[in-house]
Amino acid sequence: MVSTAQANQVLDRILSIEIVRVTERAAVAAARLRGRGNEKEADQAAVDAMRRELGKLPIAGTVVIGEGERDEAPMLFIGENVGTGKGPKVDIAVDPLEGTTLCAKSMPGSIATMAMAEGGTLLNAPDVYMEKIAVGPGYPKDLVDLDAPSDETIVKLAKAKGVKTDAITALILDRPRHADMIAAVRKAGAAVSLITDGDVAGVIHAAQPDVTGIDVYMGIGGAPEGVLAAAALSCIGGQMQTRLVLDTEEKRTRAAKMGIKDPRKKYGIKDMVTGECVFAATGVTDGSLLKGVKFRGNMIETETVVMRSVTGTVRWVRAEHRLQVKF
Ligand code: VTB
Repeated sequence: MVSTAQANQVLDRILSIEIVRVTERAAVAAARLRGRGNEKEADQAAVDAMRRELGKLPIAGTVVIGEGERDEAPMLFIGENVGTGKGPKVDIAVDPLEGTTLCAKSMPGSIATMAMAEGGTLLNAPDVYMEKIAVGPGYPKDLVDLDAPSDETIVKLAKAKGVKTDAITALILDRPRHADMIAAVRKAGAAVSLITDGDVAGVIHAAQPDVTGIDVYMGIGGAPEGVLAAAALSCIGGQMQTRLVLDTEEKRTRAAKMGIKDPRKKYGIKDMVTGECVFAATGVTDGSLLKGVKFRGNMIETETVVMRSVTGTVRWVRAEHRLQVKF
């Protein structure tokens, strides 16, 4: 007799391939609208495609990180049930088009991404801002802290890495709200690499410093993107600390409705993703993490990364899709 746990484990292995189809389809749909200057349309195309593919998965899924709260998003809203309903109970986090502006302007770095975790194990975060700091694996526990001044963080990080601060690079979203942080990091001697959007990939970059040259991601971005990035890091390792920016009564009430008791809580990866999960991302436009979708004659090429927390396996899936199959 196969136990439910065993059956779910087998399913989880299969799902880690199935999930690739979901982000692939969303990426292709968005890629058709690259460079058209229409963020909404590109996002909608990705949402539709992702929702269609999710519907085919043998899961009883609940969207916990989605396109918005029920009244503001007709599809993939928080609380929506997805999948065939027959299969393991899972939490779903989606960002069908992360970096809508990048896609609309055909600039590097937009991706289609999602994570799937054991039911009830992903942080239900409202769509607010989130303070984030992330570094790669192998550092002492609690090396980074959101409340430490940024220049001190750089000094601490350099010491732990055994280098001078001028060998450290921090990745930060280029926003006026980060002006002081950027100045402090530079004052400490480190380099700042700026991105205009796309901090899911940004955090993943910080988790692989040897590959990317990025030692730390810091700054304020979206909370949904923060949970997705945490799912990725729960598979590949690294440290991350986050805190929701609940600076109005209205936001605190919304968060409380989602079960957030302490509005100032600092989350580690294990607080945001308490169970096992699978994470996938497919490139829409070319980026340093993933190649974008290529349309070549009657062929479409995609590149996807898929990660599993159970084993920490990271798979790079380059797919060639024939056009006779409807995309
Ligand atoms: C980031 C980034 C996203 O939003 O989370 C950012 O990763 C934060 O919001 O790609 P602001 O644009 O308001 O600063 C995006 O840029 C877009 O969702």
